[in-house]
Amino acid sequence: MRPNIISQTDGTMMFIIGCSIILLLLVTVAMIFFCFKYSRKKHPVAENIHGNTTLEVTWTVLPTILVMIMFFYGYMGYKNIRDIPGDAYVIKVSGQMWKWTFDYPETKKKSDTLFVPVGKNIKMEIYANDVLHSFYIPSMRVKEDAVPGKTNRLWFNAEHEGRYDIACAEYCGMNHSYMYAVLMVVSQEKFDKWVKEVPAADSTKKTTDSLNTGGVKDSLKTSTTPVDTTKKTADTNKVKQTPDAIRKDTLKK
Ligand SMILES: [Cu+2]
Repeated sequence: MRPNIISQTDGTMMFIIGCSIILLLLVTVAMIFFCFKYSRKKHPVAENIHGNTTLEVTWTVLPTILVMIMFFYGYMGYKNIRDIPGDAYVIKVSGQMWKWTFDYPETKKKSDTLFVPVGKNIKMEIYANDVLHSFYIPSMRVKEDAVPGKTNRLWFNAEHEGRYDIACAEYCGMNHSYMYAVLMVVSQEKFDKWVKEVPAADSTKKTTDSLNTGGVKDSLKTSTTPVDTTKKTADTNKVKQTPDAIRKDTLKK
């Protein structure tokens, strides 16, 4: 079984941070030690030091091995992220100023919230309807640009049920910083129920309207439709701070 992107990315990160901390300590300790050992009081006259082959070979070979190990971990992680499992469940995501729309090709369902079953490989096909965006799920350690006219892909496997943030990580205009969506990781049973919940034709129409016109006004209209159940599960504070609410405020001004 292939490693999960989350643990693999975190492992590589911890390895690099660990090496950095050890090196920082070594350099700092050596620096302080030399400050005392070669202080002016003890060594009033400076001495020139000539080559030391053993030392030079050591400080060339050891760091080279170290960075090659870092590269190896990084490359294995990159390969895993790029090599999308063939059995992954496909969900399409479209970025537009300033919201994400998720499209489930198997059931023709559309949603403002990304629902996925726990422990299943999910493949995202990423589109942009207007400008560059970047589809980013920090807790899944995946990020990929959404480019108009191009389909990008990523995959992830959520190991635990819960509610996670999805952000836009590419500056895409005035309300970029409010371009958040919600990832809900639920059990397979709940997911199967949810994905069939809203009549397909109904939900498709609402989102397609907003996709075709693309304007902020239309996306506001869409936001009031009960496309998903997230709003019920989100706490009150979060609901007050939804991008749509902020967008409305901005428009009034
Ligand atoms: Cu964006």
